[in-house]
Amino acid sequence: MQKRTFLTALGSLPMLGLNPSWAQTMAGMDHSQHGMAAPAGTTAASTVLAPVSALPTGAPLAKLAKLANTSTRPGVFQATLTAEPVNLTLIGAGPTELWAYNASLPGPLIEVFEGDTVEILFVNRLPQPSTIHWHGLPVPAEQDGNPQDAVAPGSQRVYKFTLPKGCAGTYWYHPHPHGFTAEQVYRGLAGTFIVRAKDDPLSQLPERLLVCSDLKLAADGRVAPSDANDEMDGREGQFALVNGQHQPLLTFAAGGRERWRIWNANSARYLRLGLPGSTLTLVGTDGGLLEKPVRGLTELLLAPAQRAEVIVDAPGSASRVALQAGVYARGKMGNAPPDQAVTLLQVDFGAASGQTLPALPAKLRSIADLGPFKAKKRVVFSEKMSMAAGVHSMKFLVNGRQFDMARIDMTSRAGEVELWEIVNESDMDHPFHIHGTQFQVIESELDGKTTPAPYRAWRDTVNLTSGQTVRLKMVQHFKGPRMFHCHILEHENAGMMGQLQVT
Ligand SMILES: [Cu+2]
Repeated sequence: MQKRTFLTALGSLPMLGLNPSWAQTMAGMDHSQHGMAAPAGTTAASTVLAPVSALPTGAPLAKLAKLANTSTRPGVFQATLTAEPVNLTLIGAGPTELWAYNASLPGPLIEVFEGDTVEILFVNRLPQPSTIHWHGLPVPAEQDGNPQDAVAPGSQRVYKFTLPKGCAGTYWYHPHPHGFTAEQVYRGLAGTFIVRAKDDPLSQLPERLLVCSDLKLAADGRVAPSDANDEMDGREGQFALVNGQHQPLLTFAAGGRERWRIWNANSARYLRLGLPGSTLTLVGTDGGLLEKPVRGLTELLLAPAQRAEVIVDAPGSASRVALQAGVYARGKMGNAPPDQAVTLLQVDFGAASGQTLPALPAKLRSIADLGPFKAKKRVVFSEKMSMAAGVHSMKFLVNGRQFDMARIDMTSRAGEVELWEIVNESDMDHPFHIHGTQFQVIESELDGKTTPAPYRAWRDTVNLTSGQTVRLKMVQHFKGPRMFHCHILEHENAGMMGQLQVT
């Protein structure tokens, strides 16, 4: 191992907040355990899992590792992201092979300004093909990590794009290769990406970055393979992590007000967020700030892949409160155990400062209505029982079909406003996501009742409950193929994905 790599890994380890007796070595070349050539959707018999107590809790919340800019040119962000296996001893019972970007879990934060040009050299040292998808960002199709543009094991490529004015927001990056996305993400490959605006009206507030992911470990320390329930409902590990740590401790700012950016980077876990004793003020969604703050939220649902910016004010007296993900019924099938509320982290609110906090700006920015639409699209999510080869499984479909990389499902014209109607005809919730642009939800419909969107917002992911229809408007600005899919990664892997050709 190169010394530099080792030190990077070492630097990232405290973020795991795990066993102090860890040891770290590069993964060996025996890849038999993760089945390099295994077809997508392969399931294992149920594995004995490590107990939740196996990972210690209560370490101070770690700051995210940042990806250093190696460019000296103004307005250019240049760096290397290397995806490779890292072996850690997390639970003492045996080594855990994670796959990570630059040996960091989560992957290092990329932080740039609107107008910057980003050049990332991606080096693939995984035993599988991979790509980097820039989730939510307005980047050209050929730079967006499409499954067609796979980077083979042992090879590399450069992703290059320039971020336009107005796209400041909370994004992330993760692999998107055909058939391997779910495994690569659950083994640790996902990182954060913040685009900042020079005129951010909330820039004076202290920021807290909270990346929610999960980890499913077998009793012997290995990352557990997905079982039949995981393939059907989406995989949820027994450890709900924040910034790679198990239930860390967040010590709240003395000033009494913080801006939290929260990522749901889980494969399938829904985050019904609540902070007992406090209300949340929503100020931003996937694609950046709202027009004005939405106050008084007692809970906030983040489906997989969604992000939010919230303002948290300290309560009137000192207290320790858990940030929780409450039970959310999303129509799980099979024989998954009943869901329970999960503690994500503990928040330590200090004594009251006695000061009255200043009012938040009444207006954060303007979001123009996209205006009249020129074309319409309809996307129907459905599921179907399958008994193929005598094995009982579930097929997840878009407009009645499974994903085919060689098939274009729809075409759009660059620059034209479209109305998309997304329909969930299945029994389970599915988060809809499309690449390359942000959309505006107009309304949703359930049981014949139509509800307009309560406020205008830029999003790239929207959840659909069973039987629900969501109507949204969007414009694609770049030509080329774009994926749209369910962001429960096991469903995407099972074919709940389609392809839009923008001409
Ligand atoms: Cu789904």
